[in-house]
Amino acid sequence: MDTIRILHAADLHLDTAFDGLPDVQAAERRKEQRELLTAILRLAKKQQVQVVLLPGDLFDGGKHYPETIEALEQFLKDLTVPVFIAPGNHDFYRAGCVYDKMFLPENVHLFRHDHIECVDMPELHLRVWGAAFTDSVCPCLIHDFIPEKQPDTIDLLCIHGTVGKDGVYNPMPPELLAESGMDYVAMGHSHTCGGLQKAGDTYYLWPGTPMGRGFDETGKKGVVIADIAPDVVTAHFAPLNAREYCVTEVDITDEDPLTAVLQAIRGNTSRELYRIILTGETKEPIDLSTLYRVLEGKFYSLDLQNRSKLWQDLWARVEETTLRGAFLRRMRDKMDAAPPEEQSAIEDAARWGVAALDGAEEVVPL
Ligand SMILES: [Mn+2]
Repeated sequence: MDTIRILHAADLHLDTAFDGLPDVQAAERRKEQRELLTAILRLAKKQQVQVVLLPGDLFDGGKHYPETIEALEQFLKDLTVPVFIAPGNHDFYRAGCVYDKMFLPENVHLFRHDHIECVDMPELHLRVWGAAFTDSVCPCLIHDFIPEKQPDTIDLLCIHGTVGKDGVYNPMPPELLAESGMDYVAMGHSHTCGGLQKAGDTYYLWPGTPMGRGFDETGKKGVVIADIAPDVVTAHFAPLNAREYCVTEVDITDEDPLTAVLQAIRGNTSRELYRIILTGETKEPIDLSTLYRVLEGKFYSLDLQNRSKLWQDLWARVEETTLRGAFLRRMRDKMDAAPPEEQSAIEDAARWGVAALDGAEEVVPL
């Protein structure tokens, strides 16, 4: 029996608001989400996939722009092969929802019910099972899902949800995945590709979102091409060329902040969205707005955060007529009397003591 080649993409979150970006860039990023559909289409053609599985969160769920609906309709039609959509928590199916307002081409099957149904395609020796979220939360959908196996038939399940016993997003315990007898379960929900995994003889995978949408979605994003045979599945992650979110910490202790940042971000970063977090200790306060102005042009978007600390002299307030001053004088006398090998421990004790007196969370740096 032949192998079936599929393209598996999820969590596109089309029409995301991109609240963290100025309006013009947010609109540009939504356009890039639509353009991503073209990239996925090109990949599907190049890889000659026979079936496309889209297990949920195709839309982010806020506003739906007409351009996006048009682009998605065109994408689905141009794929020409059978396409399966299993709505998730962000694009759950309900009468009158966005899917009902769309033109769904004949090659597309939309799962509309919160119980599993089957689409039989004997010409491909294939059955595709699936279900929809019909609300923003969904109990486990695969209880008692143990369909009878058919000879020479591959079984795929297209479904949004998580793996495990608990949770409100269709939690699927591995033992139930194993019992289902599916050859491959195409999941969506988690935004980072989980790689190919197995429960019993059932392979499962979630590809993650094909385009990062925030600093909690860093690195390369993409879709999955999988070859599915009754006994073995191979899957490879196909990264798409979307802008990346990057988070970098830069220690500016004893460094000029600009020089330190430029050293840390070498290479062309003009397409990417960066969060740079300054850490360490400085002798002078940092002029963050000037640093931002110098750096912002090097990125598509820059979020510059200062978590560095201003250096403070522990002993500067030793003459104060306060409890802190009295404590520091006692500690300094101890330091003076102590052998050199004990001095750093006493200094540490002084720092912790000052921090405690100030109700601070961290000790004063040296
Ligand atoms: Mn989801």
